[in-house]
Amino acid sequence: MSARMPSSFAARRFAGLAALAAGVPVFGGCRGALAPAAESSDRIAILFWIMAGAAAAIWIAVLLLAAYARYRRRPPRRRVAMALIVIGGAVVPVLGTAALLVGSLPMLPWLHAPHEGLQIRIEAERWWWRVHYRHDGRIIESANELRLPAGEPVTLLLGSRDVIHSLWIPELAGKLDMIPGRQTRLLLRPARSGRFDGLCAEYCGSAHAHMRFTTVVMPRPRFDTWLARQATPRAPASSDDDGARAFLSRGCGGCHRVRGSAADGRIGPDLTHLASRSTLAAGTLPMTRRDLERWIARPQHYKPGALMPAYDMLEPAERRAIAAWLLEDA
Ligand code: HEC
Ligand SMILES: [Cu+2]
Repeated sequence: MSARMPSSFAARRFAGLAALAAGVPVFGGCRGALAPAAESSDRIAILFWIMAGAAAAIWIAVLLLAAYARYRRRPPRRRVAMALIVIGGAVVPVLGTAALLVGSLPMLPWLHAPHEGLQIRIEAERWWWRVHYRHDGRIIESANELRLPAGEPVTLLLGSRDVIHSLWIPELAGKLDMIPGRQTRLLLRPARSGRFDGLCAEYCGSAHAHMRFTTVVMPRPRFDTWLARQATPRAPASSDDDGARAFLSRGCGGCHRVRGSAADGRIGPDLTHLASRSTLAAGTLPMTRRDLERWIARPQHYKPGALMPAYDMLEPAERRAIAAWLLEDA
């Protein structure tokens, strides 16, 4: 009994590893990419299925050939063997890959043609996303959430302020690098409304895994209403608002901007209408008052490496007042 244990254990482990190897790419990373919700990701998904189909056909053919070689009694004649090698080893791969190349090339012009329509600029920073919309000739800044109108072509102008990042919204488009000093363009046309997860797909340092964002695709009229609201400054705080006062006196305003207040920092995310976003710190915490208080006290505890100083020396009541003030304006 005990002598057999290791082999069955090894077999089980092997089965587990094999299941992992087969399952992870299909059900993990690609789940979003294979449920496309935009024209560009549609094409990528189709290409994936064609490639996967071709690979499966080749795999089965090779297995059949291997089985045939194993069980046939006499060795094949030289000329037959030679023909097999030339056809199977050269002609079929060359024709197959050429066909796949010819089939995929027509997708490139669509992905790279200039689109008119909405342009949104996204700057990646360690480890969050600065988002710029245009509204009435002005730039409206937001962060960590992207909103798009459904059914319209959009150009995302991508850049980075520090290291190379990569923007990936699996359900909407392929990934694209964000390179310091350069602008890359990602074209997409979301087909339907919904929420789609996005993430940084290029290792960029300690908080890379916490560099996520949400894309909200909504009907055009609702998008317009949302953008017009984002463009407004927040209502001025009355002079006796503890939260507003603490936000300024504790130096938050040196890094953060809240339009409509004296806070005009540009180092961290713009916090105007913070409550309209669904998460805090690029997908790290949900947007609730409790979580905001926790974030202010110990950012590195929730997001190791985050480039915001901890404010655990403040009285809890002061953090609560700041959080309440930030969230009262959606
Ligand atoms: C030295 C600059 C700096 C100071 C000072 C600072 N922050 Fe930050 N803050 C940042 C940076 C950088 C981030 C982005 C962190 C990340 O997500 O990786 C951030 C993120 C945030 C977020 C999350 C924003 C979002 O879009 O999800 C909130 C809220 C916030 N800070 C509030 C505050 C408050 C309140 C104070 C004062 C008590 C403060 N910050 C002081 C730099 C600063
Ligand atoms: Cu990154």
